Amino acid sequence: MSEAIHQTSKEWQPTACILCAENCGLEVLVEDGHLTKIRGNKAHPSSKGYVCQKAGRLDYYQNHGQRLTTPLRRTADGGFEAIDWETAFREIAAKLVELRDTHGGHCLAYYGGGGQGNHLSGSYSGALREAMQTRYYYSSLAQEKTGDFWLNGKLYGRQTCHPTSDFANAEVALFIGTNPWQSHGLPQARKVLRDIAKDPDRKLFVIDPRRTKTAELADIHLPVRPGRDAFLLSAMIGHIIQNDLQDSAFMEAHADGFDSIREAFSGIPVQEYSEHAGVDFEDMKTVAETLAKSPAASVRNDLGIEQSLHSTLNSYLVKLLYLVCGQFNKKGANCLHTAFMPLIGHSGDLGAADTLRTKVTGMPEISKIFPPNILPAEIDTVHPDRIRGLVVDSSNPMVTGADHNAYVRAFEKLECIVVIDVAMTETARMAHYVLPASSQYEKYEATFFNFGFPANHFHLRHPILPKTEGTLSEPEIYCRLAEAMGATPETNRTLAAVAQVDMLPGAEEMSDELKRVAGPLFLASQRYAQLYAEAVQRAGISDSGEGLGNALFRAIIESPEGVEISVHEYSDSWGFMRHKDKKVHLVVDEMMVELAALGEELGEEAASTAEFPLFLAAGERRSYNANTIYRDSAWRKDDPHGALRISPNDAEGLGLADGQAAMCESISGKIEVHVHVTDSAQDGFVSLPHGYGLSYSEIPGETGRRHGPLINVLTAADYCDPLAKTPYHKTVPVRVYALAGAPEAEEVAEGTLAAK
Ligand SMILES: Nc1nc2c(c(=O)[nH]1)N[C@H]1C(S)=C(S)[C@@H](COP(=O)(O)OP(=O)(O)OC[C@H]3O[C@@H](n4cnc5c(=O)[nH]c(N)nc54)[C@H](O)[C@@H]3O)O[C@H]1N2
Ligand SMILES: Nc1nc2c(c(=O)[nH]1)N[C@H]1C(S)=C(S)[C@@H](COP(=O)(O)OP(=O)(O)OC[C@H]3O[C@@H](n4cnc5c(=O)[nH]c(N)nc54)[C@H](O)[C@@H]3O)O[C@H]1N2
Ligand code: SF4
Ligand SMILES: [Mo]
Repeated sequence: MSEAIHQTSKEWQPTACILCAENCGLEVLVEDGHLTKIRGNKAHPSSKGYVCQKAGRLDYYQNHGQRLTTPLRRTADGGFEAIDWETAFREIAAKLVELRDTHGGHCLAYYGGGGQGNHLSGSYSGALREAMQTRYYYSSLAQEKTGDFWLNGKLYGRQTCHPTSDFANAEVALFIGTNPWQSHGLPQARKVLRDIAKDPDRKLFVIDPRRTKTAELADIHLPVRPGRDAFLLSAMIGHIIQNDLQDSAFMEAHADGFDSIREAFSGIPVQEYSEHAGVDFEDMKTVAETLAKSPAASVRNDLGIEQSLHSTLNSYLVKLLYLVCGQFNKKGANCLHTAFMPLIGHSGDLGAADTLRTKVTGMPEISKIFPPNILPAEIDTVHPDRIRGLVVDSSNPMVTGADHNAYVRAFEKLECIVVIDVAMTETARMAHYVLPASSQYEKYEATFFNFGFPANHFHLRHPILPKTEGTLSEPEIYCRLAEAMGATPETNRTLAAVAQVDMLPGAEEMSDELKRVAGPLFLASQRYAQLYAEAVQRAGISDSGEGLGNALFRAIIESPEGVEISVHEYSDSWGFMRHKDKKVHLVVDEMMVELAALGEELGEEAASTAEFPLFLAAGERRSYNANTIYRDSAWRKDDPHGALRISPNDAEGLGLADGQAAMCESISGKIEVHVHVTDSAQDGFVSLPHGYGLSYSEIPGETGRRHGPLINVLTAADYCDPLAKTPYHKTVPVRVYALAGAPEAEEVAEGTLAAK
């Protein structure tokens, strides 16, 4: 396992794309430190050679003017000066220890834990979080999926029970509030969608207010009115139950509480709800009935219902929908799966005495993480237990958190912010210390987004380029920072795991760099092999007993293209249920209350008002956005402005023409946008892309110009799900007006960052 990593190599190097949760396997040629040729890797266990158009541009991630190459310290005049690593570790450690010892560990918080391609840092940050004595872990996942995780805990027994979908084998595929043609969310998404669309025996259904590319492929597109999915989904379940179309044998064998569900849904005014949701009644019935009668149907939802009105209730209704149809834990349906490195934990009941809560807003943890929506309020207050120090890793909340200006105000109040990133980001510009990480092509990395079932895989990527001078990998950064705070292997569990590396099988052949990341992988291999021995053996990993864990570990570290780690039987997924009776517990009290209250909204106009008459989906996935991972906007081949999509009727009514500049204004702020008139947009519903609004300059140290809309100027922290605090980004009430003749613009809210 020698490590000859060169700036230039004539060999194709196996690695992965880091732009979305699929992490498709790649092969790359490197020349002079550039990723010059990129293609899909057929040897990758899940992507099998598939890539989308975004991966080919990855050199824009590896090489650009804003890569960080030295630790930085804020200066009195608001600029930055370079410092060496020793100084950085010493000063940061002293500051964190001082805050911890003066106010208690709860005045410190951690934000991040990995973007779309880097999760090893999440494990190693444990060393620092333990030294900080904080359990306040803020994560982007808690602005999308925690409502869903909480429901998994109720229905399946633990918040770590996670169902995946089996579209490759599904006869019916239903996508709700997601556009996998662009966002993926399943392996080889476009291929799978095309396969289903062109097979007359299979059906593709889409629920989305916009006629997306996925919706265009669909047999039936239900163009729901934004924010009204709870009505549509209730109507679908109501129609199924009122016509006795549920899978009664499944209910009898695998579920608890169906009588209460029947009672709750037998009174739903199906036609009225369906019409309120804005969809054709006959189409709604066809979709519901097809789902109920199909031998194999999979359902997938994403941000369109999670970041929309009734977020957690929507997720509950989606689960009930496939459960009453018996589309669970069988071939072609939604199935629980295994996790090699679990992404989240399990937290107790929201109201339980031993559930950790935040000190200022009292938010209980869900799945051991906290929502970005409450963070500014936890900082920007005179409360004695407020957050005073923050470490941010591989996240850019200044751009991606709800209410940008609240974030600016809050971060300005922090006594210590440390940002660990590969690039000078908007968040890094707010920091007291910025620590430069080696890129994901310069170090060992992995993601924990392995949701495959029945086959699952893991991909430990090897470095394909030498480290950029001045950078370190996160495992090293976290261990050294924890040590500088006085932690030792005797007092710190992560440091203890790292110290044991000499006991790893084959340790003598490993480089120091590999040894550093191997500890957690070794422990995970042992655990996984013990839990799922037969499935691991079925994946071709041969040994038994303790040897199987060692063999799995060796397979992982010796497969730089990724490796299949388990092949299960479909029936095994019942074994992943965590309720003692192995049944789905259908009734979730909090949701039954919200469901019962839904009818009160009937007849109400949408939450948008005369003042803000349109609903904005703030954060659409398009061909050329990828969260905030690419900083240089030159990577984009189209949509340079990140245009506002608006229907022809709305545009005409507002006197807006295609290509025109306009103002988009919400209760929180306003931003300038470019109008794109398209009949794919529903009347009353406009959208802006996610991941724009980054400032970029070719010249290191300069901020440069902002490209495209900084959408989170328009969003608000308290416009969110009451339970999980997931923001309603897809249904932001706004008004849009032509710039010429516009009301006199006051201070344009997005000016704040430029002043930095
Ligand atoms: N190209 C690209 N792909 C990505 C990303 C990226 O930045 N760029 N980001 C990745 C990440 S982090 C995530 S979480 C996923 C998200 O993936 P998705 O959730 O699929 O992406 P979005 O485009 O945000 O939202 C999906 C759809 O929700 C619809 N929608 C809006 N409002 C409503 C509503 O009220 N009801 C319903 N039913 N639908 C509604 C929108 O019209 C949109 O088509 O994408 C991942 N993939
Ligand atoms: N209005 C609105 N807001 C949204 C959304 C929306 O749809 N609408 N979507 C939300 C969703 S679903 C998500 S997931 C979030 C995403 O938002 P964030 O969690 O902020 O994540 P990214 O934008 O992916 O930022 C990744 C950061 O990691 C850095 N990075 C890349 N590689 C490395 C590495 O190897 N090491 C380190 N240390 N850093 C690295 C990148 O430079 C970048 O700064 O945005 C959310 N915000
Ligand atoms: S962005 Fe495209 S190529 Fe990259 S991981 Fe996602 S689907 Fe694969
Ligand atoms: Mo996300």
